[in-house]
Amino acid sequence: MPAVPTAAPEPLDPSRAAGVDEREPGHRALPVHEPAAAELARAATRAADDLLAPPPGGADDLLAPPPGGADDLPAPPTGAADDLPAPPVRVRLGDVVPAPERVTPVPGADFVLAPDTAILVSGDDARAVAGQLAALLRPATGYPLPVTDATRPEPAGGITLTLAAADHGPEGYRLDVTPDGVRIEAATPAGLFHGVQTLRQLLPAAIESPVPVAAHWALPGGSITDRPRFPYRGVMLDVARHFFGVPDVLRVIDHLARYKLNHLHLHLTDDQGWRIAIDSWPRLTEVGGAGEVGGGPGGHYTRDDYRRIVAYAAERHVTVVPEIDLPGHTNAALTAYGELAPDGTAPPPYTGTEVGFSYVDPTNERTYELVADVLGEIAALTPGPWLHIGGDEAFKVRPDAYAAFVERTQRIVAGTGKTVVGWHQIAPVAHAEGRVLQWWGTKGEDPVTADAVHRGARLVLSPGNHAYLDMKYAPDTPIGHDWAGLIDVRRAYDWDPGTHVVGVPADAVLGVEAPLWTESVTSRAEVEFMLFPRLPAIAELGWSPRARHDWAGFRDRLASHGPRWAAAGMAFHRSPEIPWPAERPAPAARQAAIPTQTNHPTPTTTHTTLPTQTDPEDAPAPSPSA
Ligand code: TNX
Repeated sequence: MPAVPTAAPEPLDPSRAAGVDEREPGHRALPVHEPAAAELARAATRAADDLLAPPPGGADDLLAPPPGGADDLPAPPTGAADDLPAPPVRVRLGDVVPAPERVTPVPGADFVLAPDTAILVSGDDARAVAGQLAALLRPATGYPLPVTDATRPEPAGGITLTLAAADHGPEGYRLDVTPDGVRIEAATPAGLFHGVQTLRQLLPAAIESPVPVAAHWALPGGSITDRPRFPYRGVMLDVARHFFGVPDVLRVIDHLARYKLNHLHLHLTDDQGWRIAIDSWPRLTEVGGAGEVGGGPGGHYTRDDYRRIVAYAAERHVTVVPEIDLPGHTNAALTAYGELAPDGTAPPPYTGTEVGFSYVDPTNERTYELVADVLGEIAALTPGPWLHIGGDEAFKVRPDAYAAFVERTQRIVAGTGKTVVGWHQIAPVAHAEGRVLQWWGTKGEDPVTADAVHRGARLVLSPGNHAYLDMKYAPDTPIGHDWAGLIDVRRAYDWDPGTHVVGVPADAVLGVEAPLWTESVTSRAEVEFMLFPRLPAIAELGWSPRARHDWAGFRDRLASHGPRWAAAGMAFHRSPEIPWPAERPAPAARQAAIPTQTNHPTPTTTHTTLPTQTDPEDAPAPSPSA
């Protein structure tokens, strides 16, 4: 592929940047790097090797899928569950991440999933969640798990999902495990869905296997009642610096769902690329979408791609928050429509990693036509309530012009019927009804933001030095930045969103979000490596009550998730802070994990396509009778 020349931005005026940029002195643009995919693939393979014992035939066998593919794997057991080998690691009822509000174990009251277990629903709206539960459990168990109506109040031997008027809140649930069955009750499908994610974590790690394995599918007995601390729990994916296709985004949505996160913020535009098709301004993607950091081909979402993403997210109770970054971070837009540049001339495409040099002309009326058209089209495609307008690092726009631009843009958003979100740089401007500031500071003292909160704004917290998942874990992390410091798992976990910003009360905090900027992140494996294990840490801060935050407990609960990620074929950082289990899964589970473990990215290309990059929706349907 032809390399796109890297345009040199004008250097920033440091005295100006100092007052606005939160970054610590010494921050520099990342050098355009060689892909770290190879290194990550090796790390992931090592992690898998450590977590999964070598088979009797020697380590080489780990790398080869079974001769006939998955079909050659052992058929699931058909006999009584009691005949199965004992599980290598016993899941405890309290091992869930994020930690549930209340857990009451009942020793000896385990429920064991059997070949004839059925999923019973009461309430039509529960049926979709029941189908999702069946789809999660069928591949590894190989059981048919039919979904049927619960005609009896307490059917024996089944998993019952019930929508009830009980007070679980809009996302809470109650889960009861007894030897006779499992019951999840919630007031909403979202609550049931979160309960299903808990149920999933209570089964042995081998439940994540994409192919049938023999295991003792026991769930520990007892009860859990649970509900989130904050209504907004999110992850941001920057698809502008490097473009990630629809299947990658759907897979990230699956990761959010596992950990009860309910917002996916897509950073859709930046200097290096415009990633969402706009009918009324087609050159935004035709010209502005054709590049990325390092000179790769870039790409964009068609309107149908975007619809597919929001629909897939909605099925998983995840709201998409689209961001169009304005007035800065707009070089890609200006390559397409040079008339909006302050000097009226289109700049060259940009493939570097500097920030703060570009902006649309805030004194040009045509700029507001673009803003209204773009935000109008995106609002019409987006079912969720939010439109994120960026607002960060517009270093070259004078403060009065910046304020006028943001205020006018806030009004345009209100006109679309959506609620405006912006990076906290928009704090000083006039309040707009319901507006939300996304705070990415690194020092909890921020009087300008606290003042905006007193004028009515709410905050989503993404502290740069705790929640920025593009920061390195450690000095030797192969990809990532360090301008906000190193963020190991403990640092991601050890802060309290309720008290983090001085003068901002907990009830003004809408929630938390972990942004993943992708200047150095080029592949799905690299995305997963940066997300795991820090994403579950942020998820716990967003979901679990303050009283349940406890690093030692979190670390221990999280440890049992390593084998789950390995079985699901996910890359992750095998952080030395986490006591990953030494026990080995049962032999069949090991074998089942092999096909995905061989599918980590190959080392040689900048934009690695994983052989496993199947769309989660296109994945072959599990065959219940396999
Ligand atoms: C700051 S945080 C940015 C992004 C960069 C990121 C890298 C924010 C609103 N802007 O443009 O990608 O740092 O860590």
